[in-house]
Amino acid sequence: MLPGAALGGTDTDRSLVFVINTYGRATNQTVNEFDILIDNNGDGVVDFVVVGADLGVVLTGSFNGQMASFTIDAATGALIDAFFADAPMNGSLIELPALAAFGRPFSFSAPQPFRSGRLTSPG
Ligand SMILES: [Ca+2]
Repeated sequence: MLPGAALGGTDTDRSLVFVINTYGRATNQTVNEFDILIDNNGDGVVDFVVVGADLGVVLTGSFNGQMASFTIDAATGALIDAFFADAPMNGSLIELPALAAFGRPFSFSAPQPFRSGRLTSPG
């Protein structure tokens, strides 16, 4: 976690980078889409989705081979933020930046105790 300014956010925000390891190389990771579902209030309902996808497909409908990170409000579908993402050619890592406040005033509380159990689909 970095200061919000690292990604162009405010000093009160925090910059996050979600790292995905596919454990297998891809010539270009933009042929896939990577979705990180975020429940930021712990109610079991997804609030935001950080999406790793081809920048060109999202903006123009045509692949350009450049990975980007899009933060989307799950309730409205609104695009909140977008960043260039790092996904080296012939690699297995994708780094998706996002601001922790997700367009809202940032607040931070102590981490909740780890809850064991099976992960379930949010939908
Ligand atoms: Ca939620």
